[in-house]
Amino acid sequence: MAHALKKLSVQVLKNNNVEAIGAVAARSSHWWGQVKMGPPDVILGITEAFKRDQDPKKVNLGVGAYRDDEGKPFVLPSVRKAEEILHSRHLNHEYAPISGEAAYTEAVAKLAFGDNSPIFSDKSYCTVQTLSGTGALRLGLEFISKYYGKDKVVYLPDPTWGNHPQICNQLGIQHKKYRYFDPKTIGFDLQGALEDINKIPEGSIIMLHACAHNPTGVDPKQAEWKQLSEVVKKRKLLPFFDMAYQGFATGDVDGDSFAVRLFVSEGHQVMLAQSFAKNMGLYGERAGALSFMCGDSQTAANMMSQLKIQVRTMYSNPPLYGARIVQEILTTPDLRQQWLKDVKLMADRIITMRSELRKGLEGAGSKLPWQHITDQIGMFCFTGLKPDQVERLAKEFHIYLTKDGRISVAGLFSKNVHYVAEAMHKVSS
Ligand code: PGU
Repeated sequence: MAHALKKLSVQVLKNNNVEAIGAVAARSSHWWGQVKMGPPDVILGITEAFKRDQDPKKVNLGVGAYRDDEGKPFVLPSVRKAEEILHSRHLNHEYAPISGEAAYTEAVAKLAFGDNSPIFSDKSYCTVQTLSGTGALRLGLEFISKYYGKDKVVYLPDPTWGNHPQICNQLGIQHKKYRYFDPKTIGFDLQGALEDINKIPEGSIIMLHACAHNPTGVDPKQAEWKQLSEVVKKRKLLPFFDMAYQGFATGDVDGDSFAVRLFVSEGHQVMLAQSFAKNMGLYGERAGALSFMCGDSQTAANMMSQLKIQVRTMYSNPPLYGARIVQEILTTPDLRQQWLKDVKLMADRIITMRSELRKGLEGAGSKLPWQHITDQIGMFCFTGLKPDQVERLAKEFHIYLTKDGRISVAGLFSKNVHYVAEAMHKVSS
């Protein structure tokens, strides 16, 4: 007994010593001293600043996350119902297949490309589940860099979602811009886009927002998409669509996939990143997908095998919970009907907030033109506010938005929209 006690105390002493030595070593930063402090994220960093603000009037118009008319996070009724059904099944928690459940990937591809697309009979496409939209973009761009090295350039709309260039930077992929937004008309710069795309070297990649462009809220019209498709084809570019807002532009999920379906029907070998963060409110569940038009079924099978190797070495296989909800909703007719209503409800509330904000600004006596607030579509409004005005909104009014003047209209609700309108008028007059 005494011997055992002695042995134990020697052990404790040894452990303490080990810890003490460890602490000294950690302070010397031998391995990581060269790591510099990085900047906070331009969008998610705003949520951090908002959370630190203690003022009861504070408003978060930074992140694109839908809120109900009480300003609360919204769990869609269709999602609640799907959760109940899944819960009642007492499912297990085994690993998902590397590329996600086949029923999930088929359902999400059909949602994007349309049930009747010939790609489903000739199997000339492949789809893998990804960690939401960001994971799809990352996997897709990595696939490009794996097969084409670093010499391919990705052309991004100017402006675009800040994570597009960041993902390219992380992968060492070059990126350039093509004109998209015209600050003079506060609309889509069709001529500028066509001119720039016409000069893109053949064989490059072009990133396109499928609908509800972030951050401008400005989309090409259907006839303009046709012109874009022609020039993209002429330059032999690879179109990579980012569809993070299907349903948010018009409230109609089929209408919002017009551009994607047009490009597929015109023979483009489209790549597509899909996200269910916004249109199902599954932000934290990370349900998304990456699809490729592969040309034929053999190429599709080859590509799928390589994508699986890529996934396997990154995160092995995707999370189940969000994907199960998406699959349940898309494949159960009455749940799907409910979901389409839910999407419409969110899109309509955003439209109402757009007109309330505009009315509020005009009612406050602003002489500036604000029509673009109601002209733009989707979750965001590109207000035209300058960085110093954005800073004043945060400092003086506790209203947070991105430095480029983008507001997430979904963060407005009946009780704060007039306060925001007054504040916007004060900083812009
Ligand atoms: N693509 C675009 C154009 C987006 O706006 C977003 C989200 C994504 C992809 C990716 O969304 P996932 O959540 O990975 O599916 N943008 C929002 C959310 C915050 C952020 O930056 O991630 C935004 O506020 O811009």
